[in-house]
Amino acid sequence: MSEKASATLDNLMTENRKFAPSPEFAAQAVAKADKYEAAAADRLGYWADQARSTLTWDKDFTETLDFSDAPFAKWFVGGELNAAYNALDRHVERGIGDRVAIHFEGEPGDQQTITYAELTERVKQAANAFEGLGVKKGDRVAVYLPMIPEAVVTMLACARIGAIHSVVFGGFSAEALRSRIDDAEAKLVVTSDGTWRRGKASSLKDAVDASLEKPGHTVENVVVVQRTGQDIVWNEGLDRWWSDVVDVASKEHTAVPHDSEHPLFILYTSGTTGKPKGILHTTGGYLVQTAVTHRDTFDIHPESDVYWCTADIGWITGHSYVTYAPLVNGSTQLMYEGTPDTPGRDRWASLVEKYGVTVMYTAPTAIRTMMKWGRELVDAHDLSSIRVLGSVGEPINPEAWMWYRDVFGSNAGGGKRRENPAPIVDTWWQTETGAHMIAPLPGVTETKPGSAQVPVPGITVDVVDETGQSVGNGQGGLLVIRDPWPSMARTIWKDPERFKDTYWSRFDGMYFAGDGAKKDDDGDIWLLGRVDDVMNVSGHRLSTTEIESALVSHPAVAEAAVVGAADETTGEAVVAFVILRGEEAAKDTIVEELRAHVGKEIGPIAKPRTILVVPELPKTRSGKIVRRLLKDIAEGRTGGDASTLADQSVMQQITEALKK
Ligand code: 6R9
Repeated sequence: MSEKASATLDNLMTENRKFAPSPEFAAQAVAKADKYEAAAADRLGYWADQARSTLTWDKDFTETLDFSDAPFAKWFVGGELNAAYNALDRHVERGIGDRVAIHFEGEPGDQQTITYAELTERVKQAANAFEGLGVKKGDRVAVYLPMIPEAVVTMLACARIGAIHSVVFGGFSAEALRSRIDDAEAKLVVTSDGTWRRGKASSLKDAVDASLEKPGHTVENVVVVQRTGQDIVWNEGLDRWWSDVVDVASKEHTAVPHDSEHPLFILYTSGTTGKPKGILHTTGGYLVQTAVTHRDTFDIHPESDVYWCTADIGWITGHSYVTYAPLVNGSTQLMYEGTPDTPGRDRWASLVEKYGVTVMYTAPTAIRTMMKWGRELVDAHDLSSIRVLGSVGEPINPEAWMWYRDVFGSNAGGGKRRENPAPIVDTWWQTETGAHMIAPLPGVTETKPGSAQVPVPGITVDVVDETGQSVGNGQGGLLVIRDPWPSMARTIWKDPERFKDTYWSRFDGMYFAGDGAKKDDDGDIWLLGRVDDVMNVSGHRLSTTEIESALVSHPAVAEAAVVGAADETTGEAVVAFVILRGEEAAKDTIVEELRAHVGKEIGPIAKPRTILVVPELPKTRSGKIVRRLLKDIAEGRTGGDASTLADQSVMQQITEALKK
């Protein structure tokens, strides 16, 4: 285990608070303890039941799991269904078309209330429009949109016609967008002129233009949603306004069934090498597990809950728990475009109050930011509607967990506190797992601050040592998943070998997640962060190698090493060590220039918090950078074991240089 992981482990060993669900909550909960029993008694039978009771299949499946070509799984084999039909039409057909699907609030305060009937119509129009532009089943569509309803409409329209969407987070640069367009060979790009951020119109279309400037791409059309009305460059022959193609399209469109294993989407995520991995998810299994976990982990009562997941659709959380699961479950959700501090730092609390949000799902980094801003801002609002609080993206420290419970979960309105605070569910999962894997059931599990605790029913998770042996209670090791699960990634787009190598080669027959974990004395699981070169900054996955390559692509950089250093607010922060060369090295603006360069190459989220100019990097005899020692410096420690270094004086040289 890494030094960081073992320090965290010692720290967490002292955490022993437990909070049982109130009898009232337990009594009304949708998922009871018998779910664990049913799943344990017959795992595949359990998933088959969930699949049939949760989704509408055009053709029933004949086999629950085919893992004969492991690790490439097929779930609900022979079954046929349409994801958009499951998220939309069927709700209208069963008479709840008037239920609100999405309450949208833009950053400037504009609102839309979209019912299931209306959302279904919009998706049908988009499906007709995309087909009219030549998009066919199996084609790839790149989506570069902000958090506006058109993002959900676009994803579902693709699913409806069987086109594979590849959503690229709006914070990624033109270069990052282009490499994803190229890898997926996207035929269509859907974007907007811009989005509202901190009161200003921030551009998106510009990045699409820049990404398509170099010839040789596969894009035939760019559909542009008008969101801000800002000036944009118009490329005749390529660009079309959403209002000219979608809003005028027919509202009739029949959803054809697709095979259970038909690809639903590609989502790129950072790995340990420079090249992002195109994680591929397919239809049946993904929808089953996302919908079941959404309902059970958040105790969703679709007729009465107002659910709010703050994640952007550019990440897996936005895919699974904004676009797909809430709609498949027929629930009502809030979608918010902007930042949490506009116009004031109480925007989120005011949204909860305004829409009567009952279930909120967010990331520890957001909670810690609000802690820093002060609880008074939240206390000034009536949050008595909240019933369940979710956390995702990174380990949640017990202090933030308690604050979340106290400030968001105990607010009874009018300055009063609640006797029974809302349960907190910490959900561990990944882009690759598609849906929750480790999470409490809020009506069953006695929750512990800082722990995701137990696998969800039907999932088998373990913590093993370096040799793959299960560790005992009270011990730490590596997190693995023992059995295939419905929403597992099926492969890496165009790179099945990398899929095998990355996840299935470390241990025989087990999925290696890349996270450190420990089992406590009760056997509950505590996540300890990544064990590889992947950093987690504000819940976003970033690769050290990817940022290093961006840095060395600048002419002034001879060598670069990047580490994630502990940061109070963002969990980890990017710290880069660079060796400079050439004339530019002498410029006093070089550090700012390098930060901007990383922003341009990858996106603003990847900009290093700190760039330290050093004369040398600590390396082993075989030339491997010893990041552990750099991490010590970045986190203010000294005296780490430098005995494996080829040149023993390097650390001394670095410390001297940084003193200047
Ligand atoms: C859903 C998502 C996955 C990585 C994962 C782990 C970290 C996510 C966590 C958590 C501790 C939790 N992670 N949830 N760590 N507790 N509840 O975030 O997917 O962007 O692919 O990141 O995030 O390190 O391996 P993704």
